[in-house]
Amino acid sequence: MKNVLVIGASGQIGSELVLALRNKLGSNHVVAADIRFPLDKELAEGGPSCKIDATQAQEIADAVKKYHIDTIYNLVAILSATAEANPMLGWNIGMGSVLNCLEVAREFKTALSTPSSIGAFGPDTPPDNTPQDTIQRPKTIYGVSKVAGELLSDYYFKRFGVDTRSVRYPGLISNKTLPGGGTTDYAVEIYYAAVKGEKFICPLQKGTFMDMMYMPDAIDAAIDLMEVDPARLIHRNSFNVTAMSFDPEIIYNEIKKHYPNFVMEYDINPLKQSIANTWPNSMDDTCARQEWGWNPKYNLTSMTEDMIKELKKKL
Ligand code: AKB
Repeated sequence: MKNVLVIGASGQIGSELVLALRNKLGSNHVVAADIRFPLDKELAEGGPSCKIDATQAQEIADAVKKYHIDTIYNLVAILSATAEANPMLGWNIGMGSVLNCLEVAREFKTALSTPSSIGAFGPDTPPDNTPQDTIQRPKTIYGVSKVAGELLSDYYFKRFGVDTRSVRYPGLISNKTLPGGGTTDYAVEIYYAAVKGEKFICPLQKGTFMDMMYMPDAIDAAIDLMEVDPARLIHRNSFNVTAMSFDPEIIYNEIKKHYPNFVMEYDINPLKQSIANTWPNSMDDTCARQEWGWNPKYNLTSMTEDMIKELKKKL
């Protein structure tokens, strides 16, 4: 990676990935692009930036040409619950961006990473210790577009030699940029409520287990996979990666160690619950560990300590 384009730079992953890549490669080597433009101050002033609507292939191609890009991160997506409320929007944005990025990557011979998700699994997938290679029959439009993105990315690698690599992210927890419209968002919102001294209304039932990860590990995964010697890769799109698995009670009790008076009540969101019910309880990420050295640094305890410390400063 010498010159990188991050599309969707203002989002939950993008806002932190751009900063990490700029630290690593030098600020002028990382272009932050988003449809919402201008970008916020930190991204705009820290290096080059441009407006890209990822459903317009020409806009991606223009940026790749102008900045001599060799690696694209396509982080454009409508998250699961929002996409389910507006399936055509979810499909058009998810698939439009992935196809356009693949075509541009093919034409300009760049590497490309389009993250997949635990949403790429469904109710027929083994829910515990979900294998790397298994049944993928998701029941959400988000999941359908993620599986299609995985397949297309593998297709472009095999058919055209495009260097596509990606991970299946679990729920991502960060203290910087809020997610929006995801099924796993509660695991971020619960920290904000605790630090603000508010009661937390949990939209998912007790016993709803899902994989989760702290953002610094998610950023390491994004970068490490793109840097590994491709000769080591047996898989490409996409690798199971996880750092922890918990249900609402477990994260609540962990936060209560810091805020003993913190109160959580349940008010189930039927859409989010129905989506979560079809996702794995916990994935097996052995292939990522073996093929490119995936090894997360944070568990629930260390993540909770850091989230609370950082949110106290922020709020
Ligand atoms: C969502 O909940 O939609 C995302 C995801 C797991 O892909 N956070």
